Amino acid sequence: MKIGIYDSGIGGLSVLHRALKKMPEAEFIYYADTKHVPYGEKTREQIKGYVEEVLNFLIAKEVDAIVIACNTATSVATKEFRGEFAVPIVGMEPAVKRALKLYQDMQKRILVTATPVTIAGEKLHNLLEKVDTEHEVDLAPLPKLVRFAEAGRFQDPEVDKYLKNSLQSYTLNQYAAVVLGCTHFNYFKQSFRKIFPGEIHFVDGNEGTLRQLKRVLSEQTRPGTPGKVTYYFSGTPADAEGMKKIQACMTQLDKVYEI
Ligand code: DGN
Repeated sequence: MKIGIYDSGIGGLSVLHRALKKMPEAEFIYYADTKHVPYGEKTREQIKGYVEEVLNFLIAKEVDAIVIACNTATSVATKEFRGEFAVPIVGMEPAVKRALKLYQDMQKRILVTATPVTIAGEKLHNLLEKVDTEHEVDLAPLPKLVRFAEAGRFQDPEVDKYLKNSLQSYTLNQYAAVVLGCTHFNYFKQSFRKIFPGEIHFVDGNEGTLRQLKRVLSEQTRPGTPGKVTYYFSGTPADAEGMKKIQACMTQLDKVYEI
């Protein structure tokens, strides 16, 4: 089977990283829309246009399913496009449900971090209304982390400083867990850890998305080459420079998924 995984940039590599472990039988096409990253700084209409273009590209590559490995794009566009295409489309969702399930009885709160578009989006607020009945969840938009990630600045004093400043109005020792509601944020677990006093747990939506992907895949998928990944940057095959960047991301993901 062939799966398309798509993000505005390198964030979705964290989903691919998990998928390569959980679905070793699958072949993947990874699409980074590097021409338009970061989506968090674009209008909703622009994002919808990008999503449509990429979905059409991946369908033409004969994928059996597509993962929109971007919370921002999912928040804006998935509902509209689901059912419009010949293959199943799975999106991301900040893993609030999972965080509450795992850490609710610790008598502490949950902090959801994401891009401003995801934090302000109706999709997240509808979810919170359903699952956060005790009002235990706080929201923190972190607009600059996507740019830090795209620049490969995963462990950088500037990131530590940025997080510290952005979260200074939050009482950090009241949180049991941080929801990483943007796939780019996975790269920064070391920096988040430095900011929170005491033990902090991280919850991302990657495993949930992959579970959903397995659910929607039909039995009749075409055979692919297991473990093969082909990378595209806004429709152009990745060159040697791009592959080096991807390798650096995968190395960082190996580290942060051990944390
Ligand atoms: N990785 C995207 C997300 O999960 O929201 C970030 C989108 C962007 O480009 N801002």
